[in-house]
Amino acid sequence: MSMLIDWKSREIFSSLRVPEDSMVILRLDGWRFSDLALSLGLDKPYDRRFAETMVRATSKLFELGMPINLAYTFSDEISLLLNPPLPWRGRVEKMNSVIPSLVSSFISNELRRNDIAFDSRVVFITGASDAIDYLSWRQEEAWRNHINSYALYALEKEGITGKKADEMLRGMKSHEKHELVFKKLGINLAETPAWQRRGILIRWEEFEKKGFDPIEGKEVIVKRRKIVQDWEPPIFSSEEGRRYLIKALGINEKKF
Ligand SMILES: Nc1nc2c(ncn2[C@@H]2O[C@H](COP(=O)(O)OP(=O)(O)O)[C@@H](O)[C@H]2O)c(=O)[nH]1
Ligand SMILES: [Mg+2]
Repeated sequence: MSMLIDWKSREIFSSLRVPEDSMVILRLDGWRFSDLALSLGLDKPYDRRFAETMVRATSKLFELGMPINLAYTFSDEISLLLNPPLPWRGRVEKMNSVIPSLVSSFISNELRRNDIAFDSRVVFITGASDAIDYLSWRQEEAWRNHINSYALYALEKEGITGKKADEMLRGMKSHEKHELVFKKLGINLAETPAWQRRGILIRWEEFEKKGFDPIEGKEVIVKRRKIVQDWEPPIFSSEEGRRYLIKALGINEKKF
């Protein structure tokens, strides 16, 4: 009998929480998705149907009632902006396990694979301005990823792969990668589909709907919200991008 220890007290991380009245970002990243992309034979460097799967998995979290204000995805990562009051009263272990499990489960089902996993981390933010800054940072990463993915693909067409290709890329400046892609693939990296360059944003949108008030016995306009996918978001660090994000964030403004 091993009842000498109070085992509950050994769950030493269970009390780790973010104050539940704060906003928080959760970033999920696919586990070994380079291998997965290969074995699934995903289109290179970008697979539209895979991106759609990522977007559907993200939308599912909104539909399940997670308090998500907006989400941003590119490649195999998803950032979720969670609103207060945080689920599980902000418990880090819960947020970092249940949410990536839901995404994994959904994608696993869609791709008919049983080896899908996502890691998850909490990013602490102090308000809407941090959220905009964070999203700009991820969008810059999406842009770098876009240049590198196309450049790798161009090298692969030349028969250069693996470590050798990585090494060559590391030694190249951004404009050299652009030139390589243009020369080898005939693609201008400023003219690829916007979602590949800027990522995809999933958010709420308010709309007005005619309803009927049975007590007053008349038609009324009611506000509803729906989930929308933005495959052509603006550049978040631009003035237009800032305005766009502030508006998207504002739908749940009362909660900040
Ligand atoms: N072919 C293809 N691969 C993709 C696509 N989206 C993501 N990937 C792969 O997923 C990887 C994600 O990067 P990272 O998280 O660093 O790699 P991981 O550690 O293997 O998950 C990329 O390097 C690509 O290999 C896509 O649309 N098409
Ligand atoms: Mg990954």
